[in-house]
Amino acid sequence: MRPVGLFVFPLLLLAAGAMSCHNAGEADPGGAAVIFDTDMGNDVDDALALDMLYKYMDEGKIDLKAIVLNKEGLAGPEFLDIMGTWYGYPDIPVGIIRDGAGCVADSTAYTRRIADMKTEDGLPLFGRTHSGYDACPESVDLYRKTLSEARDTSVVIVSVGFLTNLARLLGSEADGYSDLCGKDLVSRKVKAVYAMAGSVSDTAHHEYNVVGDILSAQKVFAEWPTPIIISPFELGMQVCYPASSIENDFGWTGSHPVVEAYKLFGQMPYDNPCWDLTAVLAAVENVPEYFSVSPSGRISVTDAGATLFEEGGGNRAYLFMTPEQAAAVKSRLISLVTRPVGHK
Ligand SMILES: [Ca+2]
Repeated sequence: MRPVGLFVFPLLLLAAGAMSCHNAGEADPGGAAVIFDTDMGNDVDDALALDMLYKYMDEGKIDLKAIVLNKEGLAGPEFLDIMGTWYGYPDIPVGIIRDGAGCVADSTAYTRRIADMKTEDGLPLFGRTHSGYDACPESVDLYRKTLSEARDTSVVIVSVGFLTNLARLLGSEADGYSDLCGKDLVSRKVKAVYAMAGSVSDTAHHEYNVVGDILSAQKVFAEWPTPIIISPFELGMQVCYPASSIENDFGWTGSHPVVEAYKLFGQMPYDNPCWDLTAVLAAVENVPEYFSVSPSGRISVTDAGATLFEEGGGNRAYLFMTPEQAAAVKSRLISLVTRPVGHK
């Protein structure tokens, strides 16, 4: 990997790194607009990443406009309802995907099991606000609605799963929400995408979020008009969330959906890599203390699912970390995730 070099700080500003910075430091009222695109259910890092977004909401740093699923099934939206209800943000719109490539119909890793948890009295352990999850809008429709209502060049997308929704958005036609086709709507409204995707240092590693829908990944990296900054597989591997924190740092509350999900997802004690958490952290707090950013360039995806970075001629970049940065990131992630929720 290349050293940091002098390109880092211009890229941070031009590629919408620091979300507090637009128009020479003017802050977005209510926080910067974010859309979270997740395959919630097959790894617990999505749940931890969403916890972080709610904490940033508590701080007023972001305005989480929508959560869109890129994984099929109804356990996902039900789990998102449980999360939103628990954290005090029950009305953030949720989109679901139908006919998603590479998706399984449901998840038994933790989303369904959290939804099925009961109290000693046989009541649901976690509350819900909504029902009838199959009536949620299609993710692409929610993207188009949300983007059409946003200020120009204001929306940051955090993508931590398959790239199916983003590819469909690019290919979408004008509709009742906007006269713009998908690519033009993205070009006008989206500031940048932060994506947990790919592997840069090991091109023989075909990363899960890419191989789950290779055609969509190829389309997005080739055609997406605004910057994409990836948090590659190897970066998430550098920081693991400690089981000791899950076991010891949540005495401030009773049943906690993310803590319970973590305990269900793997055999405790285990330290889970922070793939999706680093993408969220970079989208909101992309500072040199935490991350280094490659020079800008192009990313292509092979038919087998390898991600190839080529410097120059594009607006793609990847994140990397020194051991010192990884230690700082780990400390920051633990402090955010363990921080009590405002209303608890
Ligand atoms: Ca994920």
